[in-house]
Amino acid sequence: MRYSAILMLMCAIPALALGAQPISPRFSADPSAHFFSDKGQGQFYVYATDDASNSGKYWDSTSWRLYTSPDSMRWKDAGIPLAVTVFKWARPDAKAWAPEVAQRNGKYYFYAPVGGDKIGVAVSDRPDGGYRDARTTPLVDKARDANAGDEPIDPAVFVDKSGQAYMYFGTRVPKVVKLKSDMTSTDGAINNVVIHNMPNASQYGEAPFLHEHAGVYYFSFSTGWPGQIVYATGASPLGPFTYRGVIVDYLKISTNHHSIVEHDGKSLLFYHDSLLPGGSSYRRSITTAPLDYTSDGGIRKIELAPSQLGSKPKP
Ligand code: FUB
Repeated sequence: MRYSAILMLMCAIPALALGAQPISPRFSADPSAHFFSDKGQGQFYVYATDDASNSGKYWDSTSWRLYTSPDSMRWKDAGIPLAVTVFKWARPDAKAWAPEVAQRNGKYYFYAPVGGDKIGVAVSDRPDGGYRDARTTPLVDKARDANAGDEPIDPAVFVDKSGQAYMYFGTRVPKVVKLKSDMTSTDGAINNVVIHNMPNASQYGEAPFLHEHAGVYYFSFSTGWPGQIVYATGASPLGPFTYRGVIVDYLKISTNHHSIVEHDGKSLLFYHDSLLPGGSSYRRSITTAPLDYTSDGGIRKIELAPSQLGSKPKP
């Protein structure tokens, strides 16, 4: 094969090849991906729902899982950073769903959806473990807090350039609440996130995520079960946002959940699929793909092999 043909092939491969390789042979999902510099050493950290310890029939694991990498290619299973039992207010068998971690002032804050109706927050001096309950009460509680929504799950935290932190969460109706600078208490009311121009027959489902790129705020989320990962843009972390397009199309599993890391001038998307042998909607695996922007500030849809694609839900 001529060199130019090989080069063309190599250029065509990255999204497909990377997207086809789980970061671990262990079933895991709902990646909360970060690049943290801890004590002078920078690494990628992916906090995950542990599908390997669930029943295989539901997302009923009770601890979270962590993966680390120096370069986003070679990954290490770093074990259990946190288990539900750290929260004494939680039932020990409460399900541990999509986690989030934020770094601030030399500490790490682990936002943990517990049991589907509460979000706890744990704190540690290191990213990979040692987390203790930061409050002794839930940070968000469906039974306690006005406008917490039907299912306060899937927290995602964003800190803007002024240092204001926001937490996004929720199914069916996206929610946002400001966090105080202690990162362990909410500041003001829980509000609904407004998204204009959603295409007909599409909707917000779950898995909200907020990131900023070139001065624009990108609010991305899954449209449901199954769902596409889509995005909307706005001029403020609080919105309103305007729908822009699809990042990841329907997969062959019932959920879609992602996060985006910008590091060293590159953007990386993490999401889950069912690519490992024995994979299913309850046995998911985390994978990654480069994320590209278009000249008008759009995000290019991730190209997946036809064999990876599922179909949209029936109306
Ligand atoms: O892993 C359990 C749930 O599945 C998550 O909370 C959702 O985002 C979906 O991925």
